[in-house]
Amino acid sequence: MAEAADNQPDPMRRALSLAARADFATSPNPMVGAVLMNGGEIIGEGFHHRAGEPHAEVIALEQAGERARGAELWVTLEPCCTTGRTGPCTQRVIAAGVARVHVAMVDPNPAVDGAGLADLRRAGIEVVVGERREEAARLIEFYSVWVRTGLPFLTLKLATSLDGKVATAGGDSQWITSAEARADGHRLRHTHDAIMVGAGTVIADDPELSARPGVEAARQPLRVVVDSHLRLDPGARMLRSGDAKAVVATVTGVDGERRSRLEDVGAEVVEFPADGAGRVPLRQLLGWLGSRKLISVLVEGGPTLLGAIQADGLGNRVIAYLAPIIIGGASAPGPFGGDGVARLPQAWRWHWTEAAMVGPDLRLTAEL
Ligand code: AOF
Ligand code: ZN
Repeated sequence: MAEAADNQPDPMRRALSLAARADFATSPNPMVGAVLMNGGEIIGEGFHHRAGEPHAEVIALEQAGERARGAELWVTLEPCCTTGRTGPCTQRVIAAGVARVHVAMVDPNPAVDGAGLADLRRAGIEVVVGERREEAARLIEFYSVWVRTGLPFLTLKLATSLDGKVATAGGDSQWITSAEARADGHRLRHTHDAIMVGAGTVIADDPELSARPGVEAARQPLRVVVDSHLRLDPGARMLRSGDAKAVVATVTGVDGERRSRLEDVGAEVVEFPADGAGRVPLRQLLGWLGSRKLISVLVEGGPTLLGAIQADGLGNRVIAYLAPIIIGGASAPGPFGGDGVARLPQAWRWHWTEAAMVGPDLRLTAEL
């Protein structure tokens, strides 16, 4: 039997690194890995590759065949007991005659949430829960937020000078952070299902918002532009370049002709009833994205969108790149527009979870 002594295998660790190989392609499913052992030997292992394809433990069981009888299974997430795109894993585990199951964490999906473990126990299988739970939870944090709330996990990306500016007083903003930091920020796009920006940013910078190179169209992050007044130019690069699809979120009753011009270049225009300030209601937009099974969204500015996000208190993580330059100037803007808070007790409070150097810049991560 495999215990995690010094020179012994650590099957849960192996299951976690297998799970990570899916590289976020499982969305809206979680990344899951499984290792099946018998007599101190790995007899099957695998990971969930993408939604609709077999679950991790099924892959491991199929490799093992008859040798799964009496074996021990390590899986990074509680086996499912529901029928979705694929059948319940618990029944496969039970039918295979597995003797003991180690599960890093319970499935936060309300349709599972411990019921899979109960099924296994009822069948006489010994179940051990919690080994490397934190690592397992980190691996599926996007999925956990989405499956519990219906809203995608929201990451806010900022890039500022050390004095907290995103442009000079005259509006010069390219570039504040280093090429290394920008490349690092670019890689964040690969892990998220959608990239969101405000229309002002598209109009000012005309970014390409290019996404995953060498990935088929279906797996490119969706580009979402929040454009309450439908100011977007149909010639914008982000509407024209790459395979990724674009959604323009606006308010009901916008100009029909502008709408069709955007649709003519392939954008999907979605209207939401305006909020009190005449803007796209962000929570509703996120709910809509969640219902389209997008489990993570990376917000890349600008100040108007971020100001609205602050006002609504939306966001799960901030990733801030800080360049060691001072721009100065009382009127040089920071990343969050809008009115901000009047008094400090109302400030939006986060805590730091990570600090790293990226080239000459700092990357600071904060979570709620
Ligand atoms: C597992 N092993 O590898 C994964 C699980 O539509 P389906 O059939 O793919 O089911 C999706 C649900 O299955 C998902 O919401 C989550 O509860 C669970 N994911 N479970 O036992 C796996 N990926
Ligand atoms: Zn399953």
